[in-house]
Amino acid sequence: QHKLTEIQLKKKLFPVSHLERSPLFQRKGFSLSEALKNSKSGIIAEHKRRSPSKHNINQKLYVNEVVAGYQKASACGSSVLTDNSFFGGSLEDLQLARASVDFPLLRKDFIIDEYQIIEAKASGADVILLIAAILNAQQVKKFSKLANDLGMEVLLEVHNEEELQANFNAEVQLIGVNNRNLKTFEVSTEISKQLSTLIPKEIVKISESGLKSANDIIELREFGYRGFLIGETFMKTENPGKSAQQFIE
Ligand code: IGP
Repeated sequence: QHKLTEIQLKKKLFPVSHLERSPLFQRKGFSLSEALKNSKSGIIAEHKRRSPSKHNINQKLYVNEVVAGYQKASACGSSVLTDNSFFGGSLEDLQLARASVDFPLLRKDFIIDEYQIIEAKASGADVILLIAAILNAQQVKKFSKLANDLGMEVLLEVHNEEELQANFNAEVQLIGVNNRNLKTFEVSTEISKQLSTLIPKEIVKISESGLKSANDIIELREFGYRGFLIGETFMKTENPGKSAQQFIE
């Protein structure tokens, strides 16, 4: 069972000085917010093998094939799960993805420590996810500043009004409304619609999870959303890139 209270920092595998010397650490990142502003599709396509609510989404494809397919389909960027215990991902997945595409990559994980932000940069991420439900406002601020200092953007994930009001700060470039309640797994795009008016206009709004059809996107666009984070709908097919392509067309 997926319990947010059990999230712990995994081992700090390498000294920070080592991560800082990695070639990826020096690279200039891509801007996801700019990519979304300039995109017609707004699709951020995710690599996800399994999840707490679904044990086998797609375990057999290599991450490099999947994300290359997404780029070919003209997605704006990809999200790569690096959490191992709940999602079966790893930092190596992110590194392999980085070597295969040249568009924005999001490290999708439960970030609770600055060390993970340095790891993200050293593994080729352009954006980190900060989940309001597992952080306090001080952490969100400190983590956002570090990410920005390292040349990465921040996607702040919220699921209700309190999380949004408490954690919003100037160092957040993107706000994601998760249609899936992380505690109950219930999914509904109503939450994206409800919160849309409360998000400042200059921030790029992303609707996350449970999106299944072009119709979902058309509807959410009316509420000001520019980005759409989609995992399962693509990953459960044999050719996620092709599915993304059909979706975008
Ligand atoms: C993708 P879906 O329903 O299209 O596979 O959802 C993405 O939004 C979801 O994986 C996600 C997630 C998260 C995973 C959103 N926020 C936080 C782990 C942690």
